[in-house]
Amino acid sequence: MPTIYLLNGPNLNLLGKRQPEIYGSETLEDVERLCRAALPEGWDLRALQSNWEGQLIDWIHEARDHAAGIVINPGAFTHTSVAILDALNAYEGPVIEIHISNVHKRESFRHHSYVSLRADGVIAGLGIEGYVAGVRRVCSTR
Ligand code: DHK
Repeated sequence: MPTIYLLNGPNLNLLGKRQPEIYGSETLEDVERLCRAALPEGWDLRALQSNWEGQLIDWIHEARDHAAGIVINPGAFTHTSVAILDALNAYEGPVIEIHISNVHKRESFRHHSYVSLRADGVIAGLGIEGYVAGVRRVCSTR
């Protein structure tokens, strides 16, 4: 069964509680529920969150053999992590990068993304709808 890896990075476990004026009031459970509802028949989702860079890298490695695509919000690692970029470069399927907020409207340090050097699509500023769009895109590109 084709499986999408939905990966969320640091602080996204607090979605719905932290800075709701920026990230909204919906939770990561809401994100997973909406993404599952968007899956075509016969697809599966593996939804994972970690505050640890190495854990995210291990899951990206796991995705090499198990994922039909990766939808990833790397949180602040977007702007700092060459290691996550390298891991994604070792993955061959579609990669969609998600940001809940419009990072380009925010501090300048959020304007650069290492992950965008690999991502096939980048979605920013659509709130949690961006994850659903990312999942739909992976399904339609297979
Ligand atoms: C989430 C974060 O935690 C920030 O570090 C990024 C991103 C933006 C988001 O909009 O989802 O800069």
